[in-house]
Parts: sequence; C-alpha cells; structure tokens
Amino acid sequence: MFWQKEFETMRLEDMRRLQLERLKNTVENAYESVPCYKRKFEELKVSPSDIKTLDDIKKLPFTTKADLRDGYPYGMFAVPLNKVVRIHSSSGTTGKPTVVGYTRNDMELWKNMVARILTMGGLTGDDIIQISFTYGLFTGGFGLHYGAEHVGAAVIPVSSGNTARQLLIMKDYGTTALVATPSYALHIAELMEEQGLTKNDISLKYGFFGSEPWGEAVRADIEGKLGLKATDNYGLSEVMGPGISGECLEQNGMHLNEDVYYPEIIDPDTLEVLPEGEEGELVLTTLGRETMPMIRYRTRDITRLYREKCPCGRTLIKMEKPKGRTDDMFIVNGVNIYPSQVEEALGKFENITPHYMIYLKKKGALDVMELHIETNDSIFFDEMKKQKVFLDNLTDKLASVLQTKPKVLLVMPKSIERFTGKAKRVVDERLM
Ligand code: DLL
Repeated sequence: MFWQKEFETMRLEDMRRLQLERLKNTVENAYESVPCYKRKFEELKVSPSDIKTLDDIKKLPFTTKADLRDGYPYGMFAVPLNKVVRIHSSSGTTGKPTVVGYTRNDMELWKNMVARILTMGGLTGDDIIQISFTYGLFTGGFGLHYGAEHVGAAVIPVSSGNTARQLLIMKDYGTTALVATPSYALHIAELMEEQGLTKNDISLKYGFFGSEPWGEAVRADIEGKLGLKATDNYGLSEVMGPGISGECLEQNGMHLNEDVYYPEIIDPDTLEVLPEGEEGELVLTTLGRETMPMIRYRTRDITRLYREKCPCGRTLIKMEKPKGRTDDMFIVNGVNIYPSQVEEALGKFENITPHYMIYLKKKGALDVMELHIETNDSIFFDEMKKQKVFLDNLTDKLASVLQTKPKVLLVMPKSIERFTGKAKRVVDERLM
C-alpha cells in the first residue's frame, strides 16, 4: 500500500528532474526572502542562477543549528508571520531553542509525509492508533497525530506518561497501532508484564517508533512483548519533524522522502560530499517547505544512504538507521564511542535488559567509562561465581567492540530510570 504512489515509486531520472526543479525554486526563495541566506551566498560568491544541475548543490553554503539560534526566533522565516499557522520548537539541551514555523501548505506537506511513513509501516483507515508521544512544542505528538488522521485511522491523543492509563486505554479501546519512542514502548511492555498482561490481552498490530536511535535487540524485545510489527521512523524539527524517512514492513532500511528532502552525506570533518553508500553526516535540503527553506542543513546524524530494490516497490533512496549524532559521540581515552555501539553489543547477551546507563568519570588523568547494566531476575545475584563469569564475558565483549575496557556494574532489575520520551543514557561527570 502506498500513500502517494507516484512519488514513492518514481523512476530515478524523473526523481532527479523533479528534485532539480524544486531545488531551484527553494534556492531562489531562500536567497530572496531570508537575509541569512543572502549573506551566506554572497560570502561564497554564488547566486541562485549557478544551480544548473543537482551536483551544483555542492556550491551552496551549509546551514547549522547556530544559524537558527542566531536568527531566534523568526529570523529564518521566508514568509510573514500572518502566513504561519503553526509554531513548534526543539528544546535543545543547551542555549536557546530553535523555532520552526509552518504555513498551511507546509502543514499539508507534513501530513502527507507522515501519512506516507505510517502507510508504509502498515497503518490503514481501519486502525485505532494511540499516540504516546508528548504533545506540545515537540513535533512528535502533533506530527504523528495529523498524519494518522489524514490516513483515516481513529486517533487516540493520549500523549506520553501515566503508563497505567496508557495500558488501560490500549486494552479497553482496542488500540491496534502504537506511536512512541522505543524507550517508552519498552517501558509500556514492562508494565504490562508487571500487571500480568500478555500480548494476547491487547490488539496491537503495528508500532511506529522513532525520535531516538534504537537497535535490533530492542526491536525484537518490543515485538516479542507487544505482539506487533515495529518500524523505525526518522525526522528532526529543524527540517520539519517526523516524516522524513521510515521503514516499510520489510524492516530493512528507511525510505527517505527524497522528492521533498534532498539528502547528501558528508564527511563531518572535511565537509566533502561522500559517494552513495558511505557513512557520514546526513545533510538535508528542503524542496517544498515555505516557511523555513533549509539549504544543506547539517543534521549531525551519522548514517548511510543507498539504493536497493525493495520488495515493497518503493524506489526512494534508503537510509540506514542513524547510529547516533556527532554530538552524542563521546571520547574515552582517545577512542570515539557512540551509545548505539554499546547498545548493540549488549543486545547479544541474554539475561540483561535493554536498560543501561553510561557514566563517564575521571580517575587521575585517565577517563573511566562506567556502565550500569540492568539484569533480569534470572541472573542469581546470590551465585557469585556464575555472576563473575558472566560479568567477565560481558566486559571482554564490550572491550573488543568499543576498543576500550569499560568498568561494568550489574545492577538490580528495575533500578535504572525509565524514560517516557527520548532516553538520556550518557552522563558525563568529567566536566562536573
Ligand atoms: O525527534 C522528530 C521525530 C519525532 C522523529 C517523532 C520521529 C518520530 P527532534 O526532537 O528535533 O525531532 O530530534 C531530532 O532526533 O536529529 C536524531 O538525532 C534523532 N532521531 C529522530 N528520529 C530518529 C530515529 C524529532 N528514528 C533528532 N533514529 C534527530 C535515530 C533519531 N535517531
């Protein structure tokens, strides 16, 4: 099933033609209407008329979060405020938030992009969908809400938190599709077990999880416990919100809506564009957005783009699950580590849960990476010998994957914080 088959199954040459036409319009609009772009173009001595082929995009300047902050709140808007019908913002952990706006046409576009993602992950007008993302300035709640309504599903806007109520609603209302962060889905599954419920007591079929990195072990866990097919979807507020890419039911890479977001992969250090298939930082250019045209926005997300025939029939370029953000990466004694590498390694072990925390500490001049990993009840804390063997195996495995030896502590079941939104698993105490 497709939502906009014409675009989702477009032949590559037609896609290229469409992207070029839309790129020219975007560049023209950004240059004419956003002072920041006019200045950046002039600094690089480029003008919209220099865009003759898609490859010419390399001549254009990048946009970063700092540009959005400098223009806080409305400096990057290309339309007057009376054309704006919605405002969202991304919280950001430091400094000012970044503000994003939507015209009526932007809202239409957004709804369609999310409807595409939901349709490819199995949603139809017959479903009852529970949106357990926070509603508010975060784009997740409202973004998925409008997209799901557009598909024609019955939307339950429950928002995040109050997990007992989430479960009650899921059971009594006969929810068939769930939208949440993967960490929150795990937490819902956990409470279900505690209440003695199984997947047979609920009616879930599809789960749409995104907004943070998650691996295959977590997917298997969520699918097993909730009895649904779990797909990943990706987006970011600076470029629109959810709806940029998502997995189909093949669960094999995310289809990126490239007719609306032109993707590139760059080397984050040299800023060189890398060939298709190579891993690097994702850069996105909006091809239809009115309020905030983004030219070569540096997402900081590390991923890979590739073309591959998908059994679902979609021809859109595929994007690998992002393994993390360049700014999430931490360095321990000179070794670069992404939290997702830790999660992947942990996924290979039985008897531990997907709940963990990483504490970065200093011991003299050296960095220490302390990993707190929650076990399930089947590791007998009273059987010291068995536990030691398990711990040594785990530490060795992690050391070989991460290239540095962590200090691993097994902690009691349910002792690590649960997250209702995006999980925060790294605490860097070296700077405190
Ligand atoms: O998280 C938008 C969104 C909402 C996407 C709901 C999907 C579902 P922000 O709060 O601006 O927007 O955060 C964007 O979250 O740059 C990535 O680092 C991360 N992210 C989002 N989706 C995924 C994903 C929303 N599927 C930032 N896998 C992005 C990994 C993701 N990371």
